[in-house]
Amino acid sequence: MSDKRNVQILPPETFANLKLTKMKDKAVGIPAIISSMRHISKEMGIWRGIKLLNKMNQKDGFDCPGCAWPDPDGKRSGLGEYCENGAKAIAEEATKHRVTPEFFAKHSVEWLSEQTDFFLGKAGRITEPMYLAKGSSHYEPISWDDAFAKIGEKMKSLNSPSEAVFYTSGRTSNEAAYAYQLMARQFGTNNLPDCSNMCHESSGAGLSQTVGIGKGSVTLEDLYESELIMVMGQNPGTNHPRMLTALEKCKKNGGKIVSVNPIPETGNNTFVDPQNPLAIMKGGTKLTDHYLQVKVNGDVALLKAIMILMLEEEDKRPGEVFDLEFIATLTEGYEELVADIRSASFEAMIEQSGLNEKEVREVADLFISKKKIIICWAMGLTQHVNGVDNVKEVVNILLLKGSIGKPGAGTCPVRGHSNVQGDRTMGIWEKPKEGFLSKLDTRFGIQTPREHGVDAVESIQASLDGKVKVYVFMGGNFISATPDSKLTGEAIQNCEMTVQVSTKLNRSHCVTGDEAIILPCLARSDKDEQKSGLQFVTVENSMGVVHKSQGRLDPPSKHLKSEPAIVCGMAHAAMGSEKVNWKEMADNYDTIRDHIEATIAGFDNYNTKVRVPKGFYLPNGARDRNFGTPDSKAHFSIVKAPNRQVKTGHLIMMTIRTHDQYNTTIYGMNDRYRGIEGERRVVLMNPEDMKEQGLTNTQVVNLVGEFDGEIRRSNNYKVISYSIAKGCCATYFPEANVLVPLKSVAKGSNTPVSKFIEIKLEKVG
Ligand SMILES: Nc1nc2c(c(=O)[nH]1)N[C@H]1C(S)=C(S)[C@@H](COP(=O)(O)OP(=O)(O)OC[C@H]3O[C@@H](n4cnc5c(=O)[nH]c(N)nc54)[C@H](O)[C@@H]3O)O[C@H]1N2
Ligand SMILES: Nc1nc2c(c(=O)[nH]1)N[C@H]1C(S)=C(S)[C@@H](COP(=O)(O)OP(=O)(O)OC[C@H]3O[C@@H](n4cnc5c(=O)[nH]c(N)nc54)[C@H](O)[C@@H]3O)O[C@H]1N2
Ligand code: SF4
Ligand SMILES: [Mo]
Repeated sequence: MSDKRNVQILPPETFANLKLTKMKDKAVGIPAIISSMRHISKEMGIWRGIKLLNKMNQKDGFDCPGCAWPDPDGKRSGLGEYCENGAKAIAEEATKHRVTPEFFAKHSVEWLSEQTDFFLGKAGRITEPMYLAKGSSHYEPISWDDAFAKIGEKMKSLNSPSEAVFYTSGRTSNEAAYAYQLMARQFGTNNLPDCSNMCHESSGAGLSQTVGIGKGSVTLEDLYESELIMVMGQNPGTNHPRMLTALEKCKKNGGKIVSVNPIPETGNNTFVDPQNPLAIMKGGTKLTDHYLQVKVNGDVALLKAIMILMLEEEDKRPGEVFDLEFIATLTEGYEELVADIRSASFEAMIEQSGLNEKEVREVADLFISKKKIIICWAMGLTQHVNGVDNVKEVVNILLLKGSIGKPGAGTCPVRGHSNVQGDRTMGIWEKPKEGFLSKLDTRFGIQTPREHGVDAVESIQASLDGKVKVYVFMGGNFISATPDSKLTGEAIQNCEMTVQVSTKLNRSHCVTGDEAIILPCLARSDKDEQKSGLQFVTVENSMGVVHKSQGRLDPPSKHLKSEPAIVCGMAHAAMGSEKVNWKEMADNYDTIRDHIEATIAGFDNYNTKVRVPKGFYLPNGARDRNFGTPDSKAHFSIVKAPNRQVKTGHLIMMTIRTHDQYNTTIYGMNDRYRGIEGERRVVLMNPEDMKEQGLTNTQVVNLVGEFDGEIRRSNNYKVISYSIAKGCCATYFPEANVLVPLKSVAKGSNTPVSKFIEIKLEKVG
């Protein structure tokens, strides 16, 4: 390691300036408008900001770069179709601040690595391609041609294509993603890890094995007309704010809402629609009817307890609780599931869930009486050792009710990054299907590899083992987003070359391979002009709607290229344009869409259909009860309640997002809804646990992780007394990622277990 740069892999462990206020009991409303405008005016100027926001999520505008929540199919609000976090995302992206060659000349990578993620992100948009030579301490400007040539030469020099890895973060457009996977596969590897590996991979695995499609089955309309929506392991008020509008519509139509979460998140509580003056005056709509403060990872136990009560009632009134006709004609494995439910102990399930019997019975009554049920979930279910099982148990309960593939009912994994679902549809996956690969081979006259590639966690291990020489990152912030930060840092530093296609600076530009290249790209809101004229891109939201997105702003620098143009540039340099006409694709994205149409199902007449303003729905078998499993049936699964215990005195820690960040991009230092301001190094604890451990509010502790006999540490956190299930605590991602063991992964999806980390606290001073 001696010739490596002396960069800091971890963010500084120093405190900022903690201020505690009360946890908020209402979400959105006027404070959200004020917060949005503060970010907009600080980053981009108020008028420029408002003008741009008026185009966001409109049919002729651009897609919000925030989350993957869908826009209404019908009329869009003239007052704006965005939320506080959409506004923050755009403020961050369309900022006036710039990271120029002069900035890089002034600051060494070592110095930059000592700064916080907040500082790095706030530095601004990167304006020119930059090159960090082997042994050098500073990035220097490089021309696009030279950058592409260096990457092409490096790729050609490898002993095997599998020495290259191509990561994707989920903001990448369909067109860029398609070109990118094609480049990797023409080159000869399926090494295409993505952020989804760390996110909803467990949903993809659980859903495809049971209902034959790795995506959710509901539409926005279904949420409006559902009788019962259960929100599990998700914090929509912060991470999918416009979901609150859909939940409110459901309530107004008479639906009930249950929230299952170790923390009573504000957004799950009361929603004040900022566009409705009456709602503001009245104080908003109470969304959650039943809040279940489940223990971390107590979800299967809860679902089993509910199913036990449902079965008891079904035994008394056959056919009135379960949808027996649906079960008989369209499912497999019902008898086995019933036997499994009968063998489970109600008391044990209640105990493991951390809940009391009365509250579970109340919720079970809803599952017994309602017929149109939706379950929504996110990282609280997927980022567990049994993440895939969590999803399968969700499917079990929905299948018992026939609540899949009918209006007002179904599965709703709420996706994260704004085009993460589209990227998968485009083939960003390390385990591609044979049918897709053979279509690529026929279309382009190439021979794509059949051997599976590495996912995110496997790629880190492969780099540690010296098997990866080149790592290309299509967006994202791999160093900060992945588990076991120190190991990941070592892994990346083991590479000969790292290439980042980025809009903004982050830790991954500081912790690099021997040589590093930054290729600065246009963002969603930027105008994209190519040889054939103004271009647009397309994206797919959480509910499978593909639509157009066209940026409006003059790009922050004339030296930027679009993501598709960058991919085509790299690919041409590495492989030439004989088989795949990369130049033509970069010049006119219609040609990329023609290739997509020819090789991926559901994209017939793509170029025509996507020009219709609201876009189009992709086929979804589960939605039509046409299950894509080998026997065309939906499958019940036998799932065990995990009952994972930690040592006495230890805590189960979950890593979560604040209200002021987008993954590793830190918008600000506040977590407004939770009443925590000015500080990110905090650990939220149950007051009883604090008492048992002799801790007082704001006391400083170090977090010591224990996994498989290995110890990991993260220093300097302030303890905060909080309403959280006993025995559990919470810290913020990404500061605490150093404590997530690389080997602690979900069975069947290999997703890092970011929500169940065994730790003990060590008092400081
Ligand atoms: N503003 C903003 N929006 C975002 C993001 C962002 O960072 N900022 N990130 C985007 C991305 S990529 C994603 S994937 C999504 C993430 O969206 P979420 O999944 O909502 O994000 P997390 O903060 O990880 O929150 C997980 C929630 O699950 C709860 N939880 C944790 N463990 C358990 C458990 O065992 N059981 C149950 N029932 N609950 C549990 C936590 O208390 C928390 O409320 O949001 C997307 N949208
Ligand atoms: N402990 C813990 N770890 C987690 C999670 C957790 O809950 N807990 N969540 C996981 C999840 S759900 C996810 S999705 C991953 C996220 O992992 P990533 O997707 O890798 O991380 P982000 O922070 O979203 O990436 C931010 C960077 O993307 C770049 N960027 C922004 N916009 C664009 C664009 O338009 N184009 C390009 N090319 N680049 C752009 C900017 O440089 C920015 O710094 O993290 C995972 N890690
Ligand atoms: S809900 Fe998500 S997609 Fe919609 S405006 Fe907010 S951040 Fe953007
Ligand atoms: Mo995510």
